Amino acid sequence: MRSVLPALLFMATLPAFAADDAWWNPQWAARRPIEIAPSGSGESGAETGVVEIQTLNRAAGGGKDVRVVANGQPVPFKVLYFGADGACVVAFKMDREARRYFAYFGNEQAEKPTAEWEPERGLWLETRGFNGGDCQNWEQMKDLLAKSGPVHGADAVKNVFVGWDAFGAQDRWVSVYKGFLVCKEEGEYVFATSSDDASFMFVDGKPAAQFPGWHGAEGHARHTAKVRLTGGVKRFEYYHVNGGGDGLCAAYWQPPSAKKLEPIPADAFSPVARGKAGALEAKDDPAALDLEAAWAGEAYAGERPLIRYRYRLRAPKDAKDVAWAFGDGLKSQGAEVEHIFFRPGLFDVKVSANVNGKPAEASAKVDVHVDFDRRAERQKDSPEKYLERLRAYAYGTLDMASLQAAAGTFMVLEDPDG
Ligand SMILES: [Ca+2]
Repeated sequence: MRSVLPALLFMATLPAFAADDAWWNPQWAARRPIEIAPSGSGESGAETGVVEIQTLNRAAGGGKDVRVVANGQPVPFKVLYFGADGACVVAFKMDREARRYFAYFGNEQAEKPTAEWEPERGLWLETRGFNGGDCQNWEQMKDLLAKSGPVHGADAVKNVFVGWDAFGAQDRWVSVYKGFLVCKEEGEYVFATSSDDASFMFVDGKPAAQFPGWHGAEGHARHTAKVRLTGGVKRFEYYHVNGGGDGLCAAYWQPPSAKKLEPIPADAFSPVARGKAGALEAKDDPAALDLEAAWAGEAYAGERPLIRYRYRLRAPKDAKDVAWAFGDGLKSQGAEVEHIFFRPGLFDVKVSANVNGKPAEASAKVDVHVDFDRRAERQKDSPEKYLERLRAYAYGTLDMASLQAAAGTFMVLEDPDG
């Protein structure tokens, strides 16, 4: 039960909230609200938020027009990653008080902001392609990092403990971790690394543990370093390369009063608030369609992946006659549908609907890929279950690359013994 006093306070603040929701700048055509609450942590560094927003096909090149706005004012932010599919990962500075935040985009004329802001909390990972170089020492590794690219993805992460490229289905990649390690005690810390291939760790700018060269993973206790630290939040950096085959990186520590080495836990890094992007709002178009596409499952015909994606029309709620074209030549109908792809790739999806008696359309790019994020624990679907749905496809309209993949898939599925 709400008492009278908070209700009055709520009413008193209502006009202010309504004003915050006013469109910030008419030159920007689109926005999404960000559902996010400050972490409430008293650690040093500004409250830092992170959110992924899908800009559909509405953002300008590379996300140069993306802005984060609260109280009608842009807030310091950084575009960490802008994908070919229009997905944009943004870190931004938050108030300690709860605020309404919006991510704006859709302004071709906008310039990339000149003011640089970097996250002040958390642990951040960027992975990139490996383009050659050596890693027998830090000098070589620096050159290797300088020529790595392109960026596969970037986001806040829990800790350094992963056996694949978190943002791509790659065998050759570089990992760059930067963040803020909360060292509660003063004294001698032991840091350790295990990796396949090289890794280099720095804490408070000091070399903390390294395992240079091309090699498989070994017990973490072999590659350790002792670092004396005063208590407080310290800068943490960790660089890793996998030149091919299996890859892994793991960072360990033993604080002064701890009995043994352990993987540096997630709560050793200062906290970041993670937000969720709300439905698209278009300035001059209340009937703007918003869509969501997500990996839903995968099966394998031999080595060939069959990748299942789910498509949903998020807004407006009263849209009717929703129809999809998936970009591989195939179509479907319904507000929420699934589609199985014969191959990974960047597909142009189109959705159309009837909104209050008027036709509406939207398009987006969907980066269809196997689920590399959860590679270790992924549950594969049974390919036999896909077969019935695949047989119902209209192959006359399927694109050539998918058709070729389909032929190979059916050869395996319909005659598994070859
Ligand atoms: Ca390797």
